[in-house]
Amino acid sequence: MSFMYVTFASLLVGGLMGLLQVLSRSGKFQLPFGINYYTILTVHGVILGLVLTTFFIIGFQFALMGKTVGITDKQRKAGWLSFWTMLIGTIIAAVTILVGQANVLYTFYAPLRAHPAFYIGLALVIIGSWIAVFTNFRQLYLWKKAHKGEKSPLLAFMVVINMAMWFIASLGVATSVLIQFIPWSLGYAATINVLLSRTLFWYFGHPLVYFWLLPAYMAWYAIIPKIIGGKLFSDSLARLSFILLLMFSIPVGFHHQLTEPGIDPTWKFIQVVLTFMVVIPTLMTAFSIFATFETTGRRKGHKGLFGWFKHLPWKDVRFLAPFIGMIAFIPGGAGGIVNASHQMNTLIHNTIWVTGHFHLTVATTVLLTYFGIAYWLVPHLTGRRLTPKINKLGIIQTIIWTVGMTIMSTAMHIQGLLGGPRRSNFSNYAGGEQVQTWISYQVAQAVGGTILFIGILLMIYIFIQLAFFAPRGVQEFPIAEEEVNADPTPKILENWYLWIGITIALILFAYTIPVFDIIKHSPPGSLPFDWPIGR
Ligand code: HAS
Repeated sequence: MSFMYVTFASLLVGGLMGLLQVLSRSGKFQLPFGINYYTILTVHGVILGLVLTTFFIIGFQFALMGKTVGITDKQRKAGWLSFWTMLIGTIIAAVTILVGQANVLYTFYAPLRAHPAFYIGLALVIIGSWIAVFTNFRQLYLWKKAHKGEKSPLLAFMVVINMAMWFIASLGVATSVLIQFIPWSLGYAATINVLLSRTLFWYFGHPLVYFWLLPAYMAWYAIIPKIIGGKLFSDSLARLSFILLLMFSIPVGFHHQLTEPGIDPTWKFIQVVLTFMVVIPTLMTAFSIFATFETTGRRKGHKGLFGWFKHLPWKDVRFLAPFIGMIAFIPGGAGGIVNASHQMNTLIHNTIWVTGHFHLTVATTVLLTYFGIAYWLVPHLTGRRLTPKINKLGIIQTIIWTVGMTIMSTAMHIQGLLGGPRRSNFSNYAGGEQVQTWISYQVAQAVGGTILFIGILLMIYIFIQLAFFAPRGVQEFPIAEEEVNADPTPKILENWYLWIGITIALILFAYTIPVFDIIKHSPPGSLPFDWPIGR
């Protein structure tokens, strides 16, 4: 529950910064008190993209592990240690940004430089998350020891995959923070290897988006079927898609660097091919979920081609919010395929199209699913109930979010295609003709963003109700069972050595030579290889 408090406090603070941004970008509003646009943009990205997500995910995953494989007192203490380490790190980083000493955006790669406290804060957040990683690993390990030969519970398996991915990926950013940013920001070197810092960031940055997505998939695979009164379509298919996501989500960071010089195009091509492999487990997920919907509807006797669809529980917010998230992933994912296609990437890179893409994926698909989880998880933890009245408010919240995000992200996509830059405050760019075509879309973004902020206020109200005021009672923790006639899950799917081994092999294949090249061409005097040369 403590992780949830930080999640929803972050939603409020980060959302307010989002509102200020769209208003400021519309050109109709000046930021008050001389606040720097990049300060609010950094707070927005760090608090929503890094803090809200990480706290929600780790809290939710502890709940899943506790429910499926159990948690000992020692592991609970480790959970607290993880929480406090992450919280202290977050506070240090947040204060540094708020006092204007870290206007480096949530991607924080060089050449932007922040105060050392920012990087130290981030390092603590990563260390805190690693405590959770190893606690979750141990939870599954102890369960397996006590249940020799048995298949591990699906949700625990999924949590461990997500944490394995997070750990392997965050080694990249941790390396960059420790050997490049902290010494550089402390003044131990005159310069830094910019390309290396960007490469290490994106080695982490792409799996980061799947770290956000996989908890949503956990809910889609193993929780939503229970909510709709059905069963999990296939345990094996669910495990296989998580394994494929583990293997293919890390060696793909170059698709964020397609326009960057200094990386051989062959390696960009290879990583783009690997990027397209990630689409496969996502399509498997879509197939499996809709198979569950159809099987459940038909079992309940709903006839006709789409009778099963009509009778899904549309009035249950625990289902509706994640469902809208799934639908948003169709244009969101299609946009991702555009981004990853080298030629089309040259058109949209660094335009506000990209911002539109990730507001559909993370801020709709992922976030609406997190909200869908919170509607039952928060009352479950606080010993309260999701009442019909709060459920109705949740449905209104989902509709507000859908309307606001449709307006805002459509306007962002179109403005991006017209060349509108991302990460830039309102400007007439010295009267450029094309700039005139952007203005109406910026106003539309302000309208959509304002509606979204109303949605945030309503969500905070709902959270407070569920945490403190809803009537006492028992709220179900929904976990679906597998179909009775399902084939047994092949043992090989739990062969951790094999899957982690292939993941490491793919990473070494995709990154060794290009990183070696980047280091070989390091600018003289740059970190980390000419260290320390003194101030
Ligand atoms: Fe992305 C940039 C490529 C998925 C987040 N992405 C970003 C950034 C973020 C982000 C935050 O290749 C900005 C980073 C920055 O600040 O610079 N992305 C992809 C690809 C996918 C993808 C190929 N992204 C995501 C997800 C995110 C996310 C998920 C967050 C959670 N992205 C890129 C690229 C860039 C990028 C480039 C860099 C651009 C640049 O130049 O800067 C894929 O994973 C997408 C696969 C998904 C699908 C959709 C499948 C559809 C489903 C719905 C099922 C429902 C059905 C029902 C079928 C192919 C699952 C139908 C039923 C009815 C009734 C209609």
